[in-house]
Amino acid sequence: MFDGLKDRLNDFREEADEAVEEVGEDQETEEPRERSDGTRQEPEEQDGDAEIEEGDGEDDGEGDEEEEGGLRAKAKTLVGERAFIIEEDDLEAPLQDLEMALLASDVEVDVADEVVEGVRESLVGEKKHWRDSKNELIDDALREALVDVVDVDGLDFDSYVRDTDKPVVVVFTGVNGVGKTTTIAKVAKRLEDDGFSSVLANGDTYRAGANQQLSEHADALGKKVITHEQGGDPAAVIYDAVEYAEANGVDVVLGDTAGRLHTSDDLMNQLAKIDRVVDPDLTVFVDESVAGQDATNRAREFNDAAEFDGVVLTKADADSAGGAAVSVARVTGKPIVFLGTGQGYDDLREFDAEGFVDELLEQRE
Ligand SMILES: Nc1nc2c(ncn2[C@@H]2O[C@H](COP(=O)(O)OP(=O)(O)O)[C@@H](O)[C@H]2O)c(=O)[nH]1
Ligand SMILES: [Mg+2]
Repeated sequence: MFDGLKDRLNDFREEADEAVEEVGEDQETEEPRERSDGTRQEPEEQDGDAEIEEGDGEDDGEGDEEEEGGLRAKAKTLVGERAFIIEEDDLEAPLQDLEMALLASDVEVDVADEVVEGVRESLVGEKKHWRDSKNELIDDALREALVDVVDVDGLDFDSYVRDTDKPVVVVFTGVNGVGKTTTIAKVAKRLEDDGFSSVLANGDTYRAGANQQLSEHADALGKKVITHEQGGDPAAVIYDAVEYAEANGVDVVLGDTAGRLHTSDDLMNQLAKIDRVVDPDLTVFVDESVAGQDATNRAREFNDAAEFDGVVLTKADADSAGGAAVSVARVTGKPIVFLGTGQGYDDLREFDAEGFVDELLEQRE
């Protein structure tokens, strides 16, 4: 999963690592002091300015250039007993390559910019970092910049279901073939594992075979499914499922929808009608991770047309690039809730932004 992105990020880490110059042993640096309770006290808490000035003084000529417009902005970084100098010029090539790597991984262009600027800001400038190693310094900068774009506050599906009056009505939207129906089956399984009952509603009244597909999943999982004739009204199907859930004490209604919506007006009209008729608690947008930039663009369009609460990215198991997973939350302002990681009912992973970023950066030994 996301191996191409992992490799590209790794290339940047190695390149940046080489670009960061280690200052010689005779360079005067200050070690973190030990407090009496054993915790590390970072010197800049006390007298940071003095050290920066001291550092600048040792490096001939740099002060003038900085005063001339900051073209060679510089950070002195003290790491344990060693100091590292990061010149903006030195970082320029690695940062450009990082931008290219992110774009090649299908990261949305503004999101790629933001990640690159985040890394630049962390590493370059009049600020000191205390780290054990160069690697750690660069990794922390990259990790922070990625988490900043991926981690979006919002829906926590499990606690939402737990804490909301039953039945909880969840409607799944997204274009045809991305994995909505499969995701609904997986979510039904997950809910059951957590002790919640569910009923499935086939609001995909457009496609021939949709009733049968959802019914097969329902049979396999021992779930009730509500269907209408092909061509019927999706809102009416989901309404019937809500009535069924209310009458039978079912915790969650999982409503499927058709993906064949040609314009955002169609989408608005259908979702507006579902809103009017059943007033769902949650709308979840489903798209496939492998669609990369297309998935991100569709997410933006859907969210503009009819705001959703969270995103499921399916087929992450088949996605090397990872750009949709990096971009979609930032672009829509809605968190990724789950990743689909295969075709089995258990192949649904709760998405955790920090865990995801850690995994991306895991390869370095
Ligand atoms: N590898 C993989 N395939 C998936 C995943 N989710 C769905 N699929 C497959 O994608 C295809 C389309 O799924 P479906 O649920 O019918 O999409 P829908 O048209 O959006 O309802 C099916 O063959 C699914 O088995 C996933 O997470 N990983
Ligand atoms: Mg379907």
